[in-house]
Amino acid sequence: MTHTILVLNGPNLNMLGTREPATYGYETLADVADLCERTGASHDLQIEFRQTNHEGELIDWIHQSRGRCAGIVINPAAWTHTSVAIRDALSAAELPVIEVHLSNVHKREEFRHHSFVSAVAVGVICGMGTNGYRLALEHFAHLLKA
Ligand code: CA2
Repeated sequence: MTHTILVLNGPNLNMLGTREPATYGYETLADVADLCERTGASHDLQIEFRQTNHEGELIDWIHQSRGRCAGIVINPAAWTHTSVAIRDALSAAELPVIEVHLSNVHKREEFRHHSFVSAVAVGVICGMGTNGYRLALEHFAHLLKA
């Protein structure tokens, strides 16, 4: 049976690869989508890859995943540090969640050290660039096999 994993990306990640390469690297969001597709294909996972700059849209996608997807990989971007609403939506979805950040948020400004999402995630990956998405999907493949 093929499981579906929803890969969600928050605000400004559509700019990836165009600015701030020292922090976020040179790969674009299309490159990340391609990496997720390839990783999913090699583990028999169907990937739904999305990005939005609108918090309500992200919350709607999380709600719609309930009972339909096997897990969520999410880079909530700046909403990581601000959004109780996204955390509540993730709780309500009742799916395993892996939180991913390209940069090591703990090496950066103090306001990036707190995440509202981490407490409802099975795990958090940060500082490993786009490879973090691959690792998150591989972990889901491992969990779903067990
Ligand atoms: O390290 C990450 O993945 C972050 O989630 C990225 C967020 C930031 O607010 C978090 O603290 C850590 C920012 C995403 C914005 O991405 C850009 C990429 C290129 C150019 C401008 C923004």
